[in-house]
Amino acid sequence: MRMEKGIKYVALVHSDDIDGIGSAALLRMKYKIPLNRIFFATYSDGSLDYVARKISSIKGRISLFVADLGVNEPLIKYYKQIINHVKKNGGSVAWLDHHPWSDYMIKEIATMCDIAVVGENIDNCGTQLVLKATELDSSFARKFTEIVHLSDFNLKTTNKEYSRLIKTYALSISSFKLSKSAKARDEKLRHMVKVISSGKFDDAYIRKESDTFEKLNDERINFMLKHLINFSDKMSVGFSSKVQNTNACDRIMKYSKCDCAVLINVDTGKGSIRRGVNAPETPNINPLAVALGGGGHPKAAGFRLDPRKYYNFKSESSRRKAAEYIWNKAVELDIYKQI
Ligand SMILES: [Mn+2]
Repeated sequence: MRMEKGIKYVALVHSDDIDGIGSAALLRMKYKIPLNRIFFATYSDGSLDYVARKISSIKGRISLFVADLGVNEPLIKYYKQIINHVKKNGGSVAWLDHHPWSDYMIKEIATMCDIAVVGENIDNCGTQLVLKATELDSSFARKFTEIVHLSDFNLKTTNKEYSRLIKTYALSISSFKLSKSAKARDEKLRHMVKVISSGKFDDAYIRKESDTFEKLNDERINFMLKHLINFSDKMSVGFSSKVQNTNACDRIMKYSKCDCAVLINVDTGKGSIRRGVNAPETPNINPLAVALGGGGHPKAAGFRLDPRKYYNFKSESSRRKAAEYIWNKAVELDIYKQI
């Protein structure tokens, strides 16, 4: 897609990982998008309400790119508000996503877009779809996209530099998410977009944020590991907060020697499920996440529990109750039999 004059380019991407940030960086690289026209959202923190108001206040013709974001029912009205605003002023919307989309979401949202490459894609993450759409062909853009692919699909690599960057991105973004306000977080995420779009993988600021967070992350994870709730060798559930989810789940699997880890954030009730990448006998955990009201991928998915139902996970018995609820759903679905 070529750059046109007289159009305001706008990007809306997933806030939580390097796939969203990377998508924004490549879009900025191609279309010179100013940082204040790059927006971040996720599925459940109310951020889209704010973003919808911001984008709706931009005047003139807009070319909007939405990348690495799926849609769920409560968000439909915000996305419709955004798309209607863009279309009303003669603009266009391109949606590039690789998460599963229901027929209903395709009918409600994808059909409103000028271009929609959406729905479960097991080969391409958001940044890869953006690389193709922008036709950027620098060696930096290709190398960076390869790193994001490895990170987003949780694949192992023997390249030391790639491993370091994957870790640095995950830890610094997790740390940025803990900022005092959404505005402060966005400023840091925009810095990351700026650095990458300038052709650098990272900088001293991003590395320092990652290093500082890593120490705290390790301490919290080590504490969590001592209090895991295990269901034979099939599933292990940990409770913590302010940790990097994938990292914490990997440590749970290593420590408990089981190939399905669940991490519950005791502050928010958000749950992350991961399955072992090197254990092909493990089941697809997406149906479990869906049954728990969430969604995601076969190897990485999420959901949310209402903390009030579990006394904010404060007591050992309330944590066990939450863990058993998840395990019972897995048993009910017979997920270990769908191999
Ligand atoms: Mn992604």
